[in-house]
Amino acid sequence: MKQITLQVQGMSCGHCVSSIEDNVGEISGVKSITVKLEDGKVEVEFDSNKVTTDDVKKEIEELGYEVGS
Ligand SMILES: [Cu+2]
Repeated sequence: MKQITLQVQGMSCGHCVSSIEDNVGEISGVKSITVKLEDGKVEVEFDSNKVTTDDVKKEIEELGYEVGS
């Protein structure tokens, strides 16, 4: 299990939070996701044999947000 924290720009409301939580949460291998709107942070815990950090980043970017490194 791997835990990462991503800096995400563009999240502005509860809709953004649930959109990211729902979509990233659906990725096979993702165990948990927590979006901290005020901090602009997204914490993700996942099985590194099934998912990579890049997969998670890509999914968030496809939803229209910018992911910092
Ligand atoms: Cu929003």
